[in-house]
Amino acid sequence: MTEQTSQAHQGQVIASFGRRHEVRDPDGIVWNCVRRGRQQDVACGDQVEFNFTSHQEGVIESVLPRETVLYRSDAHRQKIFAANVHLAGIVVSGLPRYRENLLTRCLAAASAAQMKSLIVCNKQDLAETQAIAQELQYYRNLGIEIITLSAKHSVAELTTRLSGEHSIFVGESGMGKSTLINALLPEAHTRTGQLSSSSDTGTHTTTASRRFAFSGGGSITDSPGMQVFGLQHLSKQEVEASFPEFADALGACRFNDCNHDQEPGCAFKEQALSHPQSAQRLEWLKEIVAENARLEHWERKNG
Ligand SMILES: Nc1nc2c(ncn2[C@@H]2O[C@H](COP(=O)(O)OP(=O)(O)OP(=O)(O)O)[C@@H](O)[C@H]2O)c(=O)[nH]1
Ligand SMILES: [Mg+2]
Ligand SMILES: [Zn+2]
Repeated sequence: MTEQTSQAHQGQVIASFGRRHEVRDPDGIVWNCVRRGRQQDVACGDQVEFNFTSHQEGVIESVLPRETVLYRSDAHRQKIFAANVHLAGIVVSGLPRYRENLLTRCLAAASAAQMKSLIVCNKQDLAETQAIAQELQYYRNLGIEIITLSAKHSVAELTTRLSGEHSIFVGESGMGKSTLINALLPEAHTRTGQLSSSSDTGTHTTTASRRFAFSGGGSITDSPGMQVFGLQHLSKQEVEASFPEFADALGACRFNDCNHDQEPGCAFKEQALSHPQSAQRLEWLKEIVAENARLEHWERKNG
């Protein structure tokens, strides 16, 4: 520990852009910080120790232990959505139509990160969204909470559910994560605008995670929409344990190293017969395990 570290101030990262991080101190002042060294990633939501270098600028000296970390990873790198959030609000809609494979991967990542999940089914005003209700019912039957709403009409139920919690919205681009946050926190509007880049079509795409505090306690973090969601950081056991419909099948196959493929006495395949979505999700489970087997696992960071 350097002499500077012992005098360091504490704060929380509320947004990260590559090497630059916005750190809010306990008085609510926001400091533009860089990270000293490259030992560890700094993520939105991290509690950090930092030193002032000049007016409103600083250097992050260390990252304090994380309560949770939600990330995805592929063969080349891992990408942290946020640290110190306890609930993943996975935002889906009928237009653009969400992909159930990505929903499955988000649910698995949240479960493996010891986070609760909530499916936020947005754009209820559109017929396309009403058409996905039946498919989502499968997840409700698994015990996963679902709130269906329209960001453009009322977010009252979501406000009640999220107040006092530290949550993050994740999901594909265009599902309405930022619109929901603007509705939950009208005062956030200009700041989400700054984070977005306008495309030719006039749509705004979020490019970095940003954490917003609720005045009554808790926070909501916006995150950029993802196209792919690798889970290289999870072992086969962790992947299997993150599919609730297969909980009773864990360790119940005849062969210890069962791939749930052609083996006799496979408890996963037996369970998959119960519902077409179970069968589909088993294929995705195997796809995740197969991807990971092809490549070295990322070492999990901070559990
Ligand atoms: N009809 C309808 N449109 C909505 C609703 N919520 C959001 N939208 C529209 O959906 C589009 C995408 O919304 P965003 O909030 O930018 O989506 P996002 O999930 O933040 O997207 P990324 O930042 O790219 O990940 C915008 O044109 C919104 O106006 C809704 O409840 N109903
Ligand atoms: Mg957005
Ligand atoms: Zn099996």
